[in-house]
Amino acid sequence: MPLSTIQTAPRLGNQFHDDWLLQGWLRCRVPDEMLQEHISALETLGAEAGDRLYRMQLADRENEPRLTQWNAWGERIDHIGLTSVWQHAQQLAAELGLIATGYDRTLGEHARSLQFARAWLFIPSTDFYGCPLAMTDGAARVLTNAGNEALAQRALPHLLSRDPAKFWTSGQWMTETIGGSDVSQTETIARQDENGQWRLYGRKWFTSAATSEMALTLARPDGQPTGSRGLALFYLEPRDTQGRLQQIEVLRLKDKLGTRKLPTAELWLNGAPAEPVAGLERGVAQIAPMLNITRSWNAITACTLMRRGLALATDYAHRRKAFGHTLIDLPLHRRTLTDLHADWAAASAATLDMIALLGQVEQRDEPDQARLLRLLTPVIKLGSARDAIAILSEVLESFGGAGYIEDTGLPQLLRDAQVLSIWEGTTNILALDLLRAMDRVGLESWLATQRQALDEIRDEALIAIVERIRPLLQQLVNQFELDELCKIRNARALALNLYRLTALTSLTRLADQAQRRCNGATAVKLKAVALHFATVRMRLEPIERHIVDQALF
Ligand code: UCC
Repeated sequence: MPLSTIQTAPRLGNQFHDDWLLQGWLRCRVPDEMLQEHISALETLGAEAGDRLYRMQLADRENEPRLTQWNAWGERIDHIGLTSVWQHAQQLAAELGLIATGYDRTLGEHARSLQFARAWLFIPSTDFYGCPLAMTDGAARVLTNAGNEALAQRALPHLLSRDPAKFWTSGQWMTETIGGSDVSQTETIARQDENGQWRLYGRKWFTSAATSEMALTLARPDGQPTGSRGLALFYLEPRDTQGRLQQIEVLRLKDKLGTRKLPTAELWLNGAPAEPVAGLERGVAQIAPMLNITRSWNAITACTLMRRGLALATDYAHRRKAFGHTLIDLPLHRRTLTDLHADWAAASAATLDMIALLGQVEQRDEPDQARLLRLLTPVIKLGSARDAIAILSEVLESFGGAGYIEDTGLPQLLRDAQVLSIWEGTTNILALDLLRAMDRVGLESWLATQRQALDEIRDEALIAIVERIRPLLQQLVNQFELDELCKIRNARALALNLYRLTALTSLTRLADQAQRRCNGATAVKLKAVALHFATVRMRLEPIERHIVDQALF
């Protein structure tokens, strides 16, 4: 019997050429000459991402990392076998300089922008290999700043290497059974043995990428007080020169909803040798720079997963026919895709601007910018994560039933995105982090930056948006005027409002600059999403001023 209809699978083109937002942003933020030197690498990676890597991902869809705890002769080996995409990604990450580029001093304040442009194309193509890279980047930042010369000399040449044979990734072992949020309760103990070697004892409940060559972790040295001040930050290399784990057992790999290619493990530390990174206290404060870097990667990952979903949904909308039309010509479907693109563009403009700011802060000693970055990092992490989950859910729906079928590869996008609002700080933890940061840095730098960005807008249609935004900025500042309890109860709403306004300004500014600096198609698309976001999608969360839920719990 002849088949009636066969649906055409969505296809990906060159993921750099097709990405008008990334291209527009790079042209507006990175000097032409410098960008020119990186374009061909981005084009090559874009071509790989849309073709070979995508095919590899689909072919590897059912593979997962495997833990083999014992060899045939009864020896404990705890070997973790990686999927083929991951094995390839390990090599590619080094060759592309995905960490090294961010620390390349010749690129000045643009090092981070050029690093994350590569990461932008790499992350959605490598089944969450971005996770170990995020932690590696965070570890490189901590070791660059910590003032421990011996450790820096030992690890940095590996973390920053472009040679796959030399390149190391780093773990970030923080979460224990008491939870991933209240890290100050860490139960792992550090003790010196008779030779003065520090050794760690405890259970790390959730360690992503347990195959890394080094890790940074928290432990409480014997005799130190409770709370985060009594914790120390430790460096360790899990394996000896023969590749055997050093007093560490891999208890199991975690059975997760998504990110299943990522070997997240539960570890038992039974005297693992380790070294303090910088003294025996203030461990949480010492690991905080790592958290801020991994949160930046989290936000970039959110944007790139959204972009992957939208690329597939848009391509499909141009192929699939229903009700006598291709989907893209059905007005409601078209509007839905426009909404999703506008939300993604706003999230992406804000996230990429945060990355540019990170590059500036790392290069220049400007306290105002550092304060702004401290404020924006949790906010953009939490907002982009929530957008990713919402958008990828809509992406699946835009495929109809096909979006719910595993071997299309689509459901994995949503399952993977769900982690983004959980790890590296849940929405609530980050909203509270914003309040803590506010106490120290205030909103002045943010307000000044937003106003300056809006003052620079020249395009007439975009100026109309600016008139809408201006009063909202002060309105948001006023929203923070609450008593302590109300402020805590409203922390999510305040953080989301700060996120959306920051995103609106970033997108409007980018769209305006693109009118002068980018080619016609890029400029037109950026302006379209900026207008749509401002007029249709922008919304502020209401603030609860009177508590009325006393009877509920
Ligand atoms: O490990 C994990 C798995 C890795 C997965 C990697 C994925 C990468 C994704 C990339 C995408 C592909 S997940 C575990 C993640 N865990 C977290 O993110 C922790 C979440 N909890 C928090 O963030 C909490 O707010 C804590 C742990 C920071 C709260 O700790 P404390 O000790 O109660 O909080 P304090 O007292 O506020 O902070 C202690 C010190 C203070 O400095 P001092 O001592 O000078 O007063 C804070 O100012 O740390 C400082 N501090 C910070 N500084 C705290 N947070 C920050 C920050 N974000 N930036 C700068």
